[in-house]
Amino acid sequence: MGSTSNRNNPQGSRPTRAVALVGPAGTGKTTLAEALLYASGAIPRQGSVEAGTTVGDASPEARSRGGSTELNLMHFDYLGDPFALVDMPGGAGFAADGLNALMAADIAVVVIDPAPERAMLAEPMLRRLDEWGVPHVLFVNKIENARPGAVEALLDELRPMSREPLALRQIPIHAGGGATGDGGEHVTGYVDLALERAYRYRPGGASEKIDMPEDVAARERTERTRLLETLADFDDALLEVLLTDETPEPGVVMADLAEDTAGNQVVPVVLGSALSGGGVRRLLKLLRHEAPMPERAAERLHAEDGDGALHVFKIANGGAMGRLALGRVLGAPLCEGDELMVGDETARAGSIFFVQGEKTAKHGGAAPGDIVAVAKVDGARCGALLARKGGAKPVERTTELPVDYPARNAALAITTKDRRDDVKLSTALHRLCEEDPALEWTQDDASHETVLRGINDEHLAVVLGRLQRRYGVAVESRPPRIAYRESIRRGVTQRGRHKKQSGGHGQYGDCVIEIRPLARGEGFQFVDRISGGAIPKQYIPAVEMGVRDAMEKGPLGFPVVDVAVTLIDGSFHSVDSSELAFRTAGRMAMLEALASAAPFLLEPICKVTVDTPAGSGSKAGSALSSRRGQILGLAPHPDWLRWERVEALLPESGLHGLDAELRSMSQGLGSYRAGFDHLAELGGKHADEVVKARAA
Ligand SMILES: Nc1nc2c(ncn2[C@@H]2O[C@H](COP(=O)(O)OP(=O)(O)O)[C@@H](O)[C@H]2O)c(=O)[nH]1
Ligand SMILES: [Mg+2]
Repeated sequence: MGSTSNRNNPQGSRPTRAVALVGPAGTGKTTLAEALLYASGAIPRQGSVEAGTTVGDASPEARSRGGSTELNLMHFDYLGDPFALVDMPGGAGFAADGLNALMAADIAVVVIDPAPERAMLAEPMLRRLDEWGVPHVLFVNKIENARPGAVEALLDELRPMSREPLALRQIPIHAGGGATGDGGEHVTGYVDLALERAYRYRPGGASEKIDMPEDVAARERTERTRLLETLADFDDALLEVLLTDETPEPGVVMADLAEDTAGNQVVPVVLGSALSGGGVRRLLKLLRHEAPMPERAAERLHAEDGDGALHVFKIANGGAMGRLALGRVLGAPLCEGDELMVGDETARAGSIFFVQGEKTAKHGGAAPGDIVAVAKVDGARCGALLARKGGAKPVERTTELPVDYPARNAALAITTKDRRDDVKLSTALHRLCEEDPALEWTQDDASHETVLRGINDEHLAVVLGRLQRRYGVAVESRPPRIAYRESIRRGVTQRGRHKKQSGGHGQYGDCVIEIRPLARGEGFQFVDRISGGAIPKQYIPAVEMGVRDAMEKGPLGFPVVDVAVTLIDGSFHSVDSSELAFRTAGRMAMLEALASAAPFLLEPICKVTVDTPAGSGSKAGSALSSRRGQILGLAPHPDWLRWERVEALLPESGLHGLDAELRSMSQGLGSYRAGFDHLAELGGKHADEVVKARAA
């Protein structure tokens, strides 16, 4: 910590390019980050996720889970060019942590598994990259395990998921010799289709050039033609060459590849093995030639015209340096002490650090393109774009970016094990929510519960772990209360009289009310029909207050809704009557009235939208039905190929555990969004159980 960095960023070199590693959980992003650091010489040996020795995933939460729970930042130089890596967690509960950083990246590497049946796991990310216009490349990892024919089948699955054409840049060579796979199993090397050269992987080192195996030649020609035709769609001169059956100059092909990748017109697909280093140097070269310069990302963030800005993509509170704003420097250098605009306020940049996993190295300043951690800049929030103070041309926007976080489908009501930790708890929750926008914390006034909402159970489990480890706050947790309500079925007239004669001053209040049910959603009405001064004007609000008191907890134990109350009569005493006495009388009248007005339970019903891979929609529908859901429709997803959407009305109580159930039936992919729709009557044994549980 705090050592000086060995980073060299000599004057005149190209700016740092930011590479985001994205894709489903477990495909090997963190391992690939490690392999890139090793192959570029930034670290002396390659650690492994299993052994807990990688630069990334250094947090106790990530180490103990054996997978990323937050984004990892790293950097390296390759052949004189500086690069910053953002390794994004792929797990559903944690993926949101990297979204703001992804928006600021120059290029994303989508790391995927070679098994065609898992291709759809990558679809949500491919769609997002298209939508945001982030140039990207696909890295088919664990290639040594690819079955013969798997890469072709994988591409057939992937092509319809991508707006831009996929350009397969390499084909695998199998152990038996050929790329066709008859005979061979394990992948031992690849053919580079642009250069028409064959290579054999060498674990831990650069691949070795070999003669083109005879049996890959046919497939090489087919795939190379396909690649060139894809490029020719964007290059008329190349099209001419292909039409006249000439062989294009290698320089032209390479230049087109670089231009089309950087311009997000074509998505290259390369192969490799992060674990053994196969294809990793090839990927480095691709990034060096084809990742666009930071200006493009600055444009995407509307920061291109200013005198410099810092795009903050994460607040980190956990490290030894205290609160740090992690962000990308855009447009102009950033130095310690520079003044930045946080909304309308000015904040001074504190110390500037370069980050390598959990290590930070202090620097005097950062160049455009660099990803850094900046101390101080109080008030800066995740997703904010901070402009240079006093810049002649202010950046276009300084507000947060429109990142669509996944729905928060897990909730826990928490209480401290030791009441003396209550203050510590709210400070800690404030910090945790600040660094994790997918996390939300509310204090429910009605139920007096502190409710924590996160993406899924796994997410909240990690949050509770951090709460305990970092802030020393131990909590107990249980599912939050469901907001049941009650209403009445019939009208009733009821007198409430409060009379007390004890020594000196007595108490006297007396009222008669009529209550009747209102339509669903109309809430509460109070009408005063007193005539002839049966109750003096000044006591009438007190009666209404008493009525409202009684409605906070009705005969079944829940807040009462949709009831009209008319005050029709009463009496008073010139000495003993008081506001308090009338409030008590109002409450007594209302409590008795409600009890004899046939009260019944209302439960919240949510509108639920489930998105799940094709084929699992009907299973999702049965899961919803067995949770008392009413299915409104099951149809193909409106935007995503090979996905289905199920819409249903579901009691809120049916949401408990739904996320886990949907994921378990869909390779972890199915998810839902739910929002309150209406209150509906609940009767029978379900209602009895709810009332009994409330009484207990
Ligand atoms: N066979 C094989 N396993 C790999 C490769 N890359 C990563 N893995 C393993 O895949 C698992 C998940 O890797 P990790 O880097 O944590 O994946 P992430 O979730 O995408 O970051 C670990 O057990 C790795 O050792 C590879 O190229 N080949
Ligand atoms: Mg990871």
